[in-house]
Amino acid sequence: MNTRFRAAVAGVVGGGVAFGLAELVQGLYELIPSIPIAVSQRIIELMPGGLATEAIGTLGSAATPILVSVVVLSTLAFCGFLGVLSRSSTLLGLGGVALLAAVALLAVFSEPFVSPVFTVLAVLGALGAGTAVAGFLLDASGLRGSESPEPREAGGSGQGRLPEGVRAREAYSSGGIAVDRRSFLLLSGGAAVAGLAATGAGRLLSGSAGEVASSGATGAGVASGGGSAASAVETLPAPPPGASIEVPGMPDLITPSDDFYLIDTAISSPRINRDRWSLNIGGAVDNPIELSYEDLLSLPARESDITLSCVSNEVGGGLISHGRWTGVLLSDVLAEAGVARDKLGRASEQLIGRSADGWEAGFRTELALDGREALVAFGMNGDELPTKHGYPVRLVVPGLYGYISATKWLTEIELVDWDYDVYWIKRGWAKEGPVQTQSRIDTVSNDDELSAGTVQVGGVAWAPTRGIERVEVSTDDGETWNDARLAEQLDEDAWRQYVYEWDASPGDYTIKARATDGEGETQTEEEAEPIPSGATGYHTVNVTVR
Ligand SMILES: Nc1nc2c(c(=O)[nH]1)N[C@H]1C(S)=C(S)[C@@H](COP(=O)(O)O)O[C@H]1N2
Ligand SMILES: [Mo]
Repeated sequence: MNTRFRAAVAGVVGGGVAFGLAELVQGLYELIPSIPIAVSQRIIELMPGGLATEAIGTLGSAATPILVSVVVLSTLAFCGFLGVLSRSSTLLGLGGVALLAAVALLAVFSEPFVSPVFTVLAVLGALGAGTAVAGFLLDASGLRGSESPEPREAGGSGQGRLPEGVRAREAYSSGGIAVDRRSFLLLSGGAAVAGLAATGAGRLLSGSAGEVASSGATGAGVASGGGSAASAVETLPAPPPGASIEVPGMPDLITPSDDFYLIDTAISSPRINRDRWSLNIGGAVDNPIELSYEDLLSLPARESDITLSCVSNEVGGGLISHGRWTGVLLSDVLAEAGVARDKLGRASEQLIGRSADGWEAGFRTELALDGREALVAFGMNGDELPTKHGYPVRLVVPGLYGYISATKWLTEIELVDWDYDVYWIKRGWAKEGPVQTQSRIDTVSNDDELSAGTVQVGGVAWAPTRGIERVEVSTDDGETWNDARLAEQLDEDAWRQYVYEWDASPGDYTIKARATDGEGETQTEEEAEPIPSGATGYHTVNVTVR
């Protein structure tokens, strides 16, 4: 092992110890953010919009762990470099550590719910400990920088920390490799294992803290009210059997919460204690107010069927799900702040929803007051909101894509003018985001080999707020169209299932579907990318019948 390699190992191990300690304390206390997650978060925020959604949309849940890993590994590599650097200059090495501290502090202070004092202590303490470990390993190898203001004395205070097996004389002789290879490996291996163990413990702790944050509900679920001040919730009856078509491959009419698509820029969902949560309503309103969770629950609540979809959903894609949301009408919440439709003006044209993690979305305030069932939601599918879907409170607005409307972890509503541009708008997505009428083929897929006879071609179609009036299926690439059988419409805001019974004979086929909304408008055939206004075109599937 040459000296440069040892120095790099010392740096990497020091970095690992720092990471481990930082992760451990963030797991112990919810108001100290995770450094690698905060740094990754800032990277996502600085990415151009298309790239960020693409990454989140296509790699799905894999994208964020990959990013966090890249952040951790490149930081460790940098620490290795600092180790090598400190052979010639301790000062430069320490300068590098100061740089790391600055980046870490900048990143964590943009996180929601930060305790400043504890966070600074955690960051500096972890980096200090990591630096000490690296310094110790460098010393033990006699590799300390020559510029070091006070060269360590042989047999100094560090001696007591050496394990039995390490001979102090050897360890602190100056110049060249002193500790034998085995001892060095033992020392650094031990420190690395400690760092890893601390990281694991921290991850485990923060995971379980997340559970605690979202398990406050009474076992009876939200429908019975999560708090004592709750008024009764108008619940929905079970969906009629006619609203579902039983064909293999058909998605559930109501998407189970665990399967509900997930899109956000949060690497780890904000952990919010609902007793500490409040909703501020301000900006161009007559009566700015702050509502507690109890206040919200004291307003009349309802259950509502709303299909939610993401603007980055490709034609035929899976970024759409249907939920049964429990919440208070957004218009009722706005009324508490003195907002009414006839009082809207230029200054209050746009409604901004802001989240605990600083994300924001905005849409025309009018659309919250035009009679649609826009909800300040605190429940999903009969239970409270899952952490990743916005616990404790989020917005759900029928007919609008999520990126302009569906703020999760909602903490603030502000009425502003139309010129104000939020997160995704600055990144090139359309300012108005009504959901495009669309249909998807679910029961057969590309390259399927089917046997001749009856083939059930089915799926879902949606045009939230307008409803679906007709779905047609073509098996000859759009030359001729056949009416599909429609399931009962659960709600105008919900997707609707359809099936076409196709009498298939052997051959190659190109199948397409198209939907017509409740206003008689058929979805456009024109193919468009998701950016800026949502994908359009007919979902097309190629199959072979044998
Ligand atoms: N705080 C916050 N809310 C957010 C987002 C986000 O990144 N942060 N993403 C939005 C987008 S783009 C969509 S499509 C929906 C998705 O909601 P879901 O993850 O519950 O399906 O949430 C919206 N709400
Ligand atoms: Mo989205």
